[in-house]
Amino acid sequence: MERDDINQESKEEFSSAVNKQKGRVANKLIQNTSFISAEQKRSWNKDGYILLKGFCSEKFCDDLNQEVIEIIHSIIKKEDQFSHAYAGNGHLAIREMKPNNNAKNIEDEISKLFRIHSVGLFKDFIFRKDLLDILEDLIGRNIDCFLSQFIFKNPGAWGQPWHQDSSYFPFDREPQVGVWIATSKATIENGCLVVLPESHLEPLHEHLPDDRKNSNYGYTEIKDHDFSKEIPMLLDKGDVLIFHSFLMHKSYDNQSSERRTAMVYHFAETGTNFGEIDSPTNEWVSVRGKGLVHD
Ligand SMILES: O=C(O)CCC(=O)C(=O)O
Repeated sequence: MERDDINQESKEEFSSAVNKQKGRVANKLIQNTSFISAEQKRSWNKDGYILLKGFCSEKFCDDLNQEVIEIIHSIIKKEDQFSHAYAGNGHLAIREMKPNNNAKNIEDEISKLFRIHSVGLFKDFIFRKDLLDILEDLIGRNIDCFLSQFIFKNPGAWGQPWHQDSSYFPFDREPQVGVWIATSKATIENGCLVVLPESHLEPLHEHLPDDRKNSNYGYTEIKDHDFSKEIPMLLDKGDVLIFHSFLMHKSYDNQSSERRTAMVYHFAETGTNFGEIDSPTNEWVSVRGKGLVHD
């Protein structure tokens, strides 16, 4: 498939599927908590996120950054034909639509690697007790991890436009919870995440196709909202942002010469119904509670 084959028409088809769920609401505030602090509860209910400074060590982040490159090299070989997506060993790698003229290795051209929460350090993280305690207060006692993606955000890559993650999750309940680990420092220049506090109390908005030339397939954009109160999340390596799946967020373009990296997971209540056809990027793994064989 050539770059231009993923055209406006297929982007519009994707965003029309997303918009079937427009208007859904998830403004359920959490009440009874056992593990999180009063300040974390306030931040979740009022702003839609909780920031955990230094939750992961720098060494852990370096090891994740290394492990992800090993996975990429194991599924994409030099002799492979050009493709926008590569699947192997249960993982799915997506190439940036925007060409990187300075690319030396395949990882310099990859935007995301999906489905990695069943292996190695990526798996270890989702069973961390201190993480699951927080998630239990937000989701309940029975928790699945259903989505994982490592985001490369190489120099020159576009940021992802304003969106609500729930637009990608046509499920029977909400919210889902995103866990975004800064595996490199995240700055304004290198494309940090940007959030709109309190927007998790909004219904699901219309998501239109991202119109920028060479924007990545699957990028959609909310245009019918005031984003003037946006807050850039300037994070150090190892900081973790936990956020509500209705929270509006985006990321800036990477205008620096360094790669900005992040590991992102999504968690949901065990038993969440995803309808007849699940997304090929999803893989439901029980991490706490009744779904676990070895709890
Ligand atoms: O890390 C980024 O650049 C964007 C991530 C994002 O928007 C998401 O995880 O939903």
